[in-house]
Amino acid sequence: MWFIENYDERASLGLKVRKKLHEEQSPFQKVEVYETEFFGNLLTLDGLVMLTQKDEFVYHEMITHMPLCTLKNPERVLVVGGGDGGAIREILKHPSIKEAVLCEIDERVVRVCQKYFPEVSCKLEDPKVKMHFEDGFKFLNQYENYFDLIITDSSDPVGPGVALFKEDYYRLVKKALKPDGIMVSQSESPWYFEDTMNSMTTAMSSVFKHVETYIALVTLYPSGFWTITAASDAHSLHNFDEKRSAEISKTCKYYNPELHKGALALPNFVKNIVKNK
Ligand code: SPD
Repeated sequence: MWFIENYDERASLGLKVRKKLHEEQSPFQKVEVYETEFFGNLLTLDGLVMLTQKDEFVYHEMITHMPLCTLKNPERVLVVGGGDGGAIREILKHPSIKEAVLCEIDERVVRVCQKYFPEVSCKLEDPKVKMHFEDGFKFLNQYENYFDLIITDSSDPVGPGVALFKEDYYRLVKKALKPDGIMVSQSESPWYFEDTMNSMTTAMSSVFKHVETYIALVTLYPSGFWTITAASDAHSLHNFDEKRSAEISKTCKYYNPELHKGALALPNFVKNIVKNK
């Protein structure tokens, strides 16, 4: 039995699976879990790969530690999406964190991950974590000048996720951030989502002073060449705390200070997409 994710009419990913462990239609999307031969359990939403037990660490370490090691003293972090809890697990490795808020629209994603991905969702019940099951847009509206970091750990820009890739959303994020805060958002693959990457970085640039795209090699996302984009009025990810980064990297399987620098080096064709020269 094979799980197939079709990228478009010309390319797809195939993973050999032992069995399907879970399938349900939540109020928002189809949530499925497979046991694969090589990558451990696999979570898909509406048929698209979100994470596997074997490779999730790459994405979760990169979407959190790059901005957290850049901020001077991060205390309050919001994750929009990210119901699997992987980003929250990484955020709580930083001793300065006082509050980690998760705003996930679909409670079923959290509950399914708690059952099938316990090593990913393991910190969701930590006293520093507050979970809200609601729309990220509505949730953000209540905040002003509050978070040090806002992470958009969304699914792809189809269906309900589309709004999280637009300028209106980035303006709300900016309002909820402290003036020297940072936002990061998963920003898709330059091979398959060139237009999305271009439009979202253009929109971010009209809201924030610094916009920086970096690379995370997530094996099972389309092409394996994945990007994350950070935006801030006060910080560049190039100016990070190497000592803290080295300390955190002792707990990581991917992230380290050398990689922090290297991830910001973009191939020319990607520079042209994000105009990040
Ligand atoms: N093409 C898949 C992009 C998904 C990015 N978010 C995944 C959630 C992992 N926490």
